[in-house]
Amino acid sequence: MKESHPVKETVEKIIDRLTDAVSGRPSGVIPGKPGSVTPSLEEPTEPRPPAPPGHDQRGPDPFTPTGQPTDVPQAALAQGGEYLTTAQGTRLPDTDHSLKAGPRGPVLLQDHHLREKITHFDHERIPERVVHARGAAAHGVFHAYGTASAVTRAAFLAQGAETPVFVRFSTVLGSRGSADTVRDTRGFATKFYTDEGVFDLVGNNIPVFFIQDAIKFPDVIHAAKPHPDREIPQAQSAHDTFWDFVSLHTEATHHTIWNMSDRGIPRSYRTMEGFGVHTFRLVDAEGATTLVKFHWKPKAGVHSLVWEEAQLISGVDPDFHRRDLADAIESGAYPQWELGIQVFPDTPEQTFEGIDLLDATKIVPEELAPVQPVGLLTLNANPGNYFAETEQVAFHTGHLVPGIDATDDPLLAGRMFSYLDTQISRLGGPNFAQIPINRPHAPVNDMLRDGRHQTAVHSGVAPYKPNSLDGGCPFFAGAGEGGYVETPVQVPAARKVREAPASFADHFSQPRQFWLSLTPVEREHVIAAYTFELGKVYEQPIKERVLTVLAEIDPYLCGQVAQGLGLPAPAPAGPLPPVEPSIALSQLGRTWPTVGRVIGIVADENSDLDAVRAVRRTILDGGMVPLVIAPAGGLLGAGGADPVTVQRTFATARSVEFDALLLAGAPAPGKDAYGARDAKAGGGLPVAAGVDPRVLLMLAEAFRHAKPLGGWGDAGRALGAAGIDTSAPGVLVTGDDGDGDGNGGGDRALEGIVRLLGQHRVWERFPPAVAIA
Ligand code: HDE
Repeated sequence: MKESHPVKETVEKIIDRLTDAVSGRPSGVIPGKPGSVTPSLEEPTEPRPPAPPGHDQRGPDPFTPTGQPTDVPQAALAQGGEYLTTAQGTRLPDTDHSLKAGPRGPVLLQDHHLREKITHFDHERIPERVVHARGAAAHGVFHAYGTASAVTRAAFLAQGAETPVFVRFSTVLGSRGSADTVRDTRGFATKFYTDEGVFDLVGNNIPVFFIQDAIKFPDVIHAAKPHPDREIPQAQSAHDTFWDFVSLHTEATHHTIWNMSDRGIPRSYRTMEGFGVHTFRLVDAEGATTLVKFHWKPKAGVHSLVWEEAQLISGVDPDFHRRDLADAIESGAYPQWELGIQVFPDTPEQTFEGIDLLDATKIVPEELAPVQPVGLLTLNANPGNYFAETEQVAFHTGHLVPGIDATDDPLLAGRMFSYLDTQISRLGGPNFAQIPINRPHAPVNDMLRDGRHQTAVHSGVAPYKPNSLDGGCPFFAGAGEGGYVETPVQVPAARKVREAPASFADHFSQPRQFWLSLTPVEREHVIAAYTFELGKVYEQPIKERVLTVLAEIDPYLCGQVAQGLGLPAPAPAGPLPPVEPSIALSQLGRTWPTVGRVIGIVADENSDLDAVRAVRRTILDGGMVPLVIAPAGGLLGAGGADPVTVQRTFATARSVEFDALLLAGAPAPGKDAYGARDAKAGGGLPVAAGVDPRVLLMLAEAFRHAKPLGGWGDAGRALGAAGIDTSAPGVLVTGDDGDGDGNGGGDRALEGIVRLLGQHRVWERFPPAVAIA
């Protein structure tokens, strides 16, 4: 196994960068510097070439529109030259004034620069994706372990193979400008630029889907999208049409309970699993076949937000997930996932342990078929241009390479059609594969010709086969020449019908299995999510109908949601099936690396700044991100030899930005801590406690979101003023340990916090209502 970005190397990179920053370039401490050039105070007047990309950014690899490597550097695809020009390259002296007959007009029609500028602007937008419109992406590399070679001839899965990738994460429901942290399924689409052509693994963070047959896709999406009359609510499933559909169409029950679980509100794209959902067929060098399901396992573990936190973030930082992804990559904390496969024998029935492998509403529990790792994905560069790359990337389930084949899953069949069709209208024609981010890294000779936005300049006169005028080129490639040969699978004799197989009929046992596999606190979240969403539903019959579905999952779940809605809980139609829980479905009970986690350090001029510096250093050494939060921006201890740079202020910070908080004492109210200036400091908060009320709000929120809290010195007083019991689980206040290192109890508080961060949240703080076995 070859890993070119092991965690240690990653951590060292972060430390180097941040150390560099601490010693004189404070802007580097926080990822997010907007450009690669530090601006001057005055508008620059000296001509210079366009700014280069940031150190963390790169564009598509240099390949021609027909998939051949080129020496043309990436920079040559961007605009060049020192002077402003027209689109035809003519230099311009001015772009601030239209051409007019005298300074007071009228404007002249002959002003080509005006018309060209405005016309191009008028056409800057393209149709957003019908689904998955809101996304964020990154470049990376995939290293194959070689373990998959036993079952597939795919070259990019052979031992030691390194393949460039581009990965786009997304929400499903919202429009392009919607918030990241809504309750929704997340897309996890990976483009592998293999030597044998492009392979796209277009998956989700939930292993099952709402529907079993593609023909229902417009129905489920129309139901989940905003109501067609008022166009509300945006990016939400908490509304009548969604629950109307899923309660009538009960094959959606499994996907829906995953959405109502913590999986629907990931903490980060970095902490999500990914799933290919469908069963695929792998083919080895001898032509033997195996059925598989693909899984992405995040190295950072699976973590989620708390629903209230997710809602706050939707307002405070709607870009939370895309910022998190870009920041992590910029600071060298490269996100990593292992690709794994569950392997099943390719039998004529295409079932495994009684589970129909062609039913996309079913999982195969990992206890029955363990996920076997086949390679490592590392995301190591941010795109240089959102539109060119993240918006124009075009995935397709039909982009397959030799060794990977589709199955007869009826959901997959519809996708094989849909993705090509949608790109044509979204990207304006049939030549979208020539857009730089979509170019294969393998020579293309497809005989496809012309069409809008054709950027290749083909030679020859015979784009047809058979031909002799072009010497017979292009030629056929059989399996021996790396050709994609469909597997000659036996299709059983059948009648033409519009119906589902009997094996697709069970809609409830796997949702029940999911429910029973969760820990008590995770189940509390599921109850709360259903209650919240149904509480937003207007029509009582729809709520009652959903309760009849929940009764088929579990009586406690149904009873608790019914109680919240003020409705009677119906009984199930018959006895509930016995199911075996699958521990792998729960997110809790394990510990994970803390690399890339964000720890807020609350301090003011009265804090022991030596301790703040020491704690900050230890956080950096651990590969995490320390952000100092103080009453005002600038520096703490500005007059001293080693001032501390402030990254957030009490006015700008909100608890949701941090995974844990450390208090360097009890900061006094800042100069702007009054309601007229900052509502967060206003009425109801105990200003009299002598602690800044915004800090109290931050502590109270972090506490109820089950985040680790720590502090030293006078921290206990601040926590007390926020109404927090310092002996509560996950609250660690230390005194001065007198060890002479100038750090008081900071070291010990931090150590405890980091230990807790490994499990992400301190759920012991809030015991569930009943102990559920
Ligand atoms: Fe998609 N889906 N989908 N989908 N899907 C699209 O393609 C569609 C399904 C998924 O970041 C569209 O390029 C149909 C399952 C992702 O660019 C469209 C059906 C899974 C992305 C489309 C499904 C997905 C899409 C919209 C039912 C998980 C975003 C724009 C048969 C395994 C890719 C586009 C990106 C995008 C159709 C079901 C994942 C309209 C008809 C199941 C991650 O073609």
